[in-house]
Amino acid sequence: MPASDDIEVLTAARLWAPMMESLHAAFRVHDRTHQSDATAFAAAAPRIRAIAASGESKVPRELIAQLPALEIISVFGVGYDGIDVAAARERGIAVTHTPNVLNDEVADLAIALVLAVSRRLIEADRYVRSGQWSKGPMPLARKVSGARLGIVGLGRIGMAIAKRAEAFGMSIAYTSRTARPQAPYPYFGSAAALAAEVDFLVVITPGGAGTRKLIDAKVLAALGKKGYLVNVARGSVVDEQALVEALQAGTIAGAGLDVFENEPNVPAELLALDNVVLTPHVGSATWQTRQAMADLAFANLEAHFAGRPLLSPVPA
Ligand code: NAP
Ligand code: 8YV
Repeated sequence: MPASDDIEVLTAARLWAPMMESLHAAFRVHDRTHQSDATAFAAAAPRIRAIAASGESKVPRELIAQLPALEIISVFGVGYDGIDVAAARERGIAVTHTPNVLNDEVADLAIALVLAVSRRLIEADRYVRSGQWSKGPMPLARKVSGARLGIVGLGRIGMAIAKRAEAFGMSIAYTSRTARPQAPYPYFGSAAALAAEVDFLVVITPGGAGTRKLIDAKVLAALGKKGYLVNVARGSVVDEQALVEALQAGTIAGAGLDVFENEPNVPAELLALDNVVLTPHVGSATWQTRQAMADLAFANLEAHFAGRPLLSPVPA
């Protein structure tokens, strides 16, 4: 796409550098000026035609209302729970995201967290580095192969997790609002009912109001003291306080967490626990997948301004 200073784009988050390069090469970019420079933002706002956002970005109704020329919000990520899609739709503003290109990456991380927390990988690394090995062997871990896996949200990424778990000989079951008759796995009508039947509960739903605190104290109690929780969805889906209490009390065995309620802030209680593995929202964070996401997020903007159909609009 030829560079065009005619088209002005606001970024709603600190975006990956190569994505920023593509934007700068094609558009006039206002990098988060709504957060950093009220005067510059007020001057540019009437001309801004696109927002480039990330999966974690907040694009509330109030921001949309300040942008009378806004035509499209392109999300660099599959999750769009921070975008007020209803407010955008009322104005006929398109919203796009990056589904599918990150399925493998997020599923790989989910399995990595299952293995890391159950096989105590991070503790084992610390054990070797701190010289404890010479004093005796590490406590034993929990076997993953052949264990029972529950998936909360059997969508694009959930299915990719299930495929990987099959290779580990795991039995797989799932919950979601609607059963997927074509999926070869047993369906449970609630997260609590599923949790009671599995050893590992992996959460991979969207965030937002519909899933807020879906994993609460009741679900954690059902998972039980030998059960592990892995959350690669959004921090909002898990009641973090209830999780801390369950981990401290040994109501569940452990947790692998890539996402948190108030990122990048992680509760001190979680940092203090040995039976959790923590990663900083890196589900899609490889060079290869971030490039594929950037290409798709940019291609949606390009298609919109060229008058072509969007590649991946968010579902109606
Ligand atoms: P998807 O294909 O839309 O799948 C979402 C699944 O969640 C569907 O099975 C859906 O089924 C289920 N679901 C939705 N609301 C639910 C509810 N209230 N209760 C139970 N199940 C519910 O989405 P995806 O592409 O797999 O992505 C899923 C999410 O992963 C994203 O939205 C994002 O939040 C998160 N994510 C995280 C990272 C990371 O870096 N950690 C990276 C990418 C994505 P029903 O509609 O039938 O309920
Ligand atoms: C990224 C994500 O962290 O796709 C999503 O929904 O949460 C992740 O892939 C994000 O969008 C990039 O900042």
